[in-house]
Amino acid sequence: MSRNDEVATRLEEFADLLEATGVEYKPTAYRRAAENVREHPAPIEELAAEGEDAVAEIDRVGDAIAAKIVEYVETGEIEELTDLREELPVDMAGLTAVEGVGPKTVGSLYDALGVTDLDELEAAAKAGEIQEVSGFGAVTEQNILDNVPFARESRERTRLGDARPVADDALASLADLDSVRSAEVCGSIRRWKPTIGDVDLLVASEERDPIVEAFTDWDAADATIEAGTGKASVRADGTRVDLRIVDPDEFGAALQYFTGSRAHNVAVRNRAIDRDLKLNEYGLFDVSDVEGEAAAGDGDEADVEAAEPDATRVGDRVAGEDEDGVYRALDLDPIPPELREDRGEVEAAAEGRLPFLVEPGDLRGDLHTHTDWSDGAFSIAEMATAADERGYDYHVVTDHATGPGMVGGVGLDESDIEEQAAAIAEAAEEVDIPIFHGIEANIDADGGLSTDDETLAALDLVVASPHAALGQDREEATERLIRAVEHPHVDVLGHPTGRLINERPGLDPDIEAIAAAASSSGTAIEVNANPARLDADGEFVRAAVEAGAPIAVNTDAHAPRELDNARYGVHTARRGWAETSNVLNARSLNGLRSFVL
Ligand code: DGT
Ligand code: CA
Ligand code: CA
Ligand code: ZN
Repeated sequence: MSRNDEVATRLEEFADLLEATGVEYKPTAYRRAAENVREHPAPIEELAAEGEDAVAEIDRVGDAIAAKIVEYVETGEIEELTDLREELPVDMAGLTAVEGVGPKTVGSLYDALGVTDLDELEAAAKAGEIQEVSGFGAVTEQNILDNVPFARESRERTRLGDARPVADDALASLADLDSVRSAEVCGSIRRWKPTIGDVDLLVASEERDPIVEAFTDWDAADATIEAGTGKASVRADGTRVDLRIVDPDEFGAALQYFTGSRAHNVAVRNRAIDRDLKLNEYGLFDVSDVEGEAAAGDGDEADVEAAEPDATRVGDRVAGEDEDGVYRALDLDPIPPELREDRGEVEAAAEGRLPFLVEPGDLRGDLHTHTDWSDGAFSIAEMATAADERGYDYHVVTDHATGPGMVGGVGLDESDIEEQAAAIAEAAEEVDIPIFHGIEANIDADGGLSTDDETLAALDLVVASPHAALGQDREEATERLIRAVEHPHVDVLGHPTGRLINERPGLDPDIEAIAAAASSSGTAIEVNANPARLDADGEFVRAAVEAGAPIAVNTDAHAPRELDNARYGVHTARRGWAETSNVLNARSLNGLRSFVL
């Protein structure tokens, strides 16, 4: 976490606590300031060192907030915040994870009932105490009760977008050590799962203790959970990070083993057994001449773990130094980590029909981005320039149209859209890549769009997304999304379920039915690369790929740096077996033109 992120998080916590105590307006000011501190290119500690005036130069940061920022950077705390925490000793993040519960609700329920955490919230709801509190009713109470389990579950797993930067940072600091030969992330992060339980890192080295020591001293490590010989665990940014150190000649086997998934490993290990081979975290061994239990290798984990390490290095080593070699020695093409979920990848690898997965470098442009015409913070030219700087061949602006789910006059109506066309043409003169004029239209609860057909017809590209009525049942959701997909002007179905990972589950439509409709109407299904969304997910992508519907990997960027989230979308598409040829925005400029026309 950069210092800017850290300061922003404190300001947001302050805003939540202020709001919970009934303060008006100020919380909004603190949240806006937090956002700008987070986005600010200069390190906040350097500005703070120059003084309050330098900090107050940041957009939306006034003198009072600047003083608090300097106080925090200098002393490590904000006195007023510390006082508020004492006044309101609640698990704010846990409680507000419940859909429909905001800081104000937290404040009211603490005052009335002394609720401080999820367990107490659930107990109070079950006992019917919440509906007795003024301002609350039976419906609210029932909603809380319904939403607590999802909130609880979501507290246990970290979003990929939060964990991956931590893993990358740890990896970089380990790779810097002299004695480290190779270093890789493994586990669910390497498979790019949308949420992860913990971060797993693997290092190849002849040394042990100095690496463990460097790891527990790593800047971002807040606490050491355990430190042993050849392994250690720390807590960083709220997430557990596990490190294992192995000998270089065993690195490939260990990488294969610790990448998982468990189900994939079982399938691969069974294939080894069929060939009189034994696969474990130390290597792949030929055990055809070995008698007895050590050779059994029946995939029984308890046995493998209970055995002495040396007893597991039995027979002749066939592979283990590099991971591809392990797969090849089993007559398999090397299987990309994103596919390792035991969903047919082992059979495909055996038969030489693994997909040619899309890669981050394949993207030629982003088809879903925002500007300051709606809720983005940057101009059309700034966003398009940022796209150009990332090597893209084209850029598509899709600001929000008005409609359900758009609050506070954020969306563009028909006349705004017409006006924006002229602004796009103007910006296009300043930028070296073509800018297309699109829109993110709202899919209403019935599947209709809230922008008129004539306006949609005049645009280069239409992304249609659901933003409201996300609690619909499966049948309603399916009909709704199919209708949107079949709309003659819709090119891309944006973030199809509307889920926010760890915040709200979103729609749960029949993905096969939507994929089939998208395929026959020639509409792309978006993988929204915002790490809070990753929507469509891998399973949905796979249904689309199998149905022959195109995929669009879009960032939905509201600021230039959010264009860099594209990698999360690409790896999510890979989890859905998407090939480069399946991806609409991997097509050339002409390819895109002929698709949208
Ligand atoms: P997570 O952390 O819950 O998101 O999921 P993973 O897949 O990262 O699981 P984790 O951290 O428990 O272990 C990392 C990998 O190591 C896992 O995918 C497979 C492998 N592994 C760990 N323990 C075992 C085990 O007891 N048996 C087998 N077969 N594999 C294991
Ligand atoms: Ca893990
Ligand atoms: Ca682990
Ligand atoms: Zn949207």
